[in-house]
Amino acid sequence: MPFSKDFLWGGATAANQCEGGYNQGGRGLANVDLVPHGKDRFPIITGEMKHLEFDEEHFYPAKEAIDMYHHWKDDLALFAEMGFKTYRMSIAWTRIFPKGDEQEPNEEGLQFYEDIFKECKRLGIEPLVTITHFDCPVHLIKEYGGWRNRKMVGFYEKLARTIFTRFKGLVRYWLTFNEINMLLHAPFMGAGLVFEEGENKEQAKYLAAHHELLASALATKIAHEIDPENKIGCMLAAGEYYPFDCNPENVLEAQKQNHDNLFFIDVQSRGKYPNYLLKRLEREDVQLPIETGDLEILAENTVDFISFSYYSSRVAKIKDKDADKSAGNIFESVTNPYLKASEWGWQIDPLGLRITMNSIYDRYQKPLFVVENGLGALDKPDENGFVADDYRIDYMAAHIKEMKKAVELDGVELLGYTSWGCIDLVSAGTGEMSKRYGFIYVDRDDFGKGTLKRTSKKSFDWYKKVIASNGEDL
Ligand code: P53
Repeated sequence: MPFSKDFLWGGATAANQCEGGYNQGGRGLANVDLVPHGKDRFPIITGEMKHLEFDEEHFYPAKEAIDMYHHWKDDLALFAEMGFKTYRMSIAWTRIFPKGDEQEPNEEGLQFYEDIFKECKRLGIEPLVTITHFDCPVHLIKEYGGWRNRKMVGFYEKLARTIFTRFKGLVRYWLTFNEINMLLHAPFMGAGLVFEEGENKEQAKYLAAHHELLASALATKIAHEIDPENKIGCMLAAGEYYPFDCNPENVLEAQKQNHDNLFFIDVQSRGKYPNYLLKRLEREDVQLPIETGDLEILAENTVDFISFSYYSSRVAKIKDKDADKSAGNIFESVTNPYLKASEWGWQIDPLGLRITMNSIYDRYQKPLFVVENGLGALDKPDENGFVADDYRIDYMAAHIKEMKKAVELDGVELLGYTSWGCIDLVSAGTGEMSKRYGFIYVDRDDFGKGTLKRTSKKSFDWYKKVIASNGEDL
C-alpha cells in the first residue's frame, strides 16, 4: 500500500471562485470581485489596467459564483458522499475584516466559517484552509497600495491571529498564500498590485514578495504559538521546467526558470533568500525591503509541509521569438512536442507530476501535499443532465498513478491529494464557468444564467471508488 491509512484524499476550492454572496453577511469588497469575464480580465489580473469599481459593461462572475454561500451544507454532504477525508477551501479575508484595517473582526463572517468547520468535523472531513487565495480587500489596495506596503504585514498578521484563535481545535492544516509565485505573473491577484504609470514593476513585485514572505513566516509563528498541533504549509504553482533539448543553454534556462518560481518556497521552507536570487536582484538593481529582524523571523519560522498545484510541466528555451508558445496559461512555456493538450491548451503530463514531486522533495525534505490537480474541460450534459466525463477520469487516473510511483518507488513523503474544483466553479484565469473541473456539475453558464442545480458526473462515482480503495482502484 503506497498510501498510509490516514492519507488525506479530497478536493479543493477557493472562496472567490465558489462562494458568491459578495455583499452579504457584512462582507467587504475584494480585488477578486472586480476581475470580470472577458478580454479585460488579463490586463486587470496582471495589474496593467486599473479597475477598482464595478461598471455596467462587464460581467463579474465572482459576485455570485456558484453561490456556495447558500449551498455549502449540501455541497459538503456531496463531498462526504464521495468519502472526502479532507476539504481544501479558503477564507474570504473580507468576510473577516471587510476593509482589512479594522480593529475588530466581523462576527458574521467568523460564524459563517465556524459553521462550515463544525459541519466538516461532524462529517469526518479535515479542513485544509488557505488563508489568502488571490484575495485582498479593495480598501487596502486603494489606501495602502496592496502588498507593496509593509503595513499589509500587520493586517495579515491580525487576520491570521483572529482565525487561528477562533478556529483552534477545528482547523489544523493551513496554507498561508495560494500559489505565492503567482505574484510575479498575476500581481493584481497575487498581491493587490495595480501599477502606476512609469513605475518600476519589478521593484514593486519584489517589495510585495518580501512582505508576503514575512507575513507568511509571522503567521507560521503565531499558528505554532496558538496551537502546537497546527501544521502550516506554503503553496507553489508548481510544474517543472524541462530544458527544450540538451543544448546546455536551454538546460541553464530551465534551471533559471525553475529558480524564479522556487525562490519563494526556498525562503518559506529553508528560511533564507537563496544566493541566486540575491545576486540577480543586485544585478538588476532591485531592492528587497528587508528591515532589522526580518531575516531572523524568516529563519525561525519555516513551514511544516510543502503544498503545490500541478497541472502541467513547462518547457524552457533560450529566447527565440519564433518559438511555438503553449497557449492559454499564465506561465511562459514553449510547446512540448511529446504531449497532448487540454481544450484550453494546457499540456497534459502525468509523468511530470512524479518528476515535480521528486524535485521538490529532494530540495526540501519535508512532506508534500498535492493541493490542486485536475482537468479544465467543456462538459456536455446529456438529455438527463448527466456528464460522462471519461476524459477527466483518464486525466486523474494517470496523474494519481504517477503520484503513487513517487511515493512507492521514490519514497516521497506525501500527506494527501486534493483535486482542483471538486465542484464546478469559476475559472481563475479566464472567469469562465465553462472551464469545468468538478466531479459535480453546476448548472450555470459563463454569463450567470442557470439554476445552480448540482448533479454528480461519472467521475463522482469513480473518485468515490478511488478513495474507498485508498488509491488502488483507478
Ligand atoms: P484556471 C495559472 C496557472 C497555474 C495555476 O486555473 C493557476 C493559474 C491561474 O489561471 O491557478 C490555480 O481556473 C489556482 C486556482 C485556479 C486553478 O489553478 O485558470 O490556484 O485558483 O482556478 C486553475 O483554469
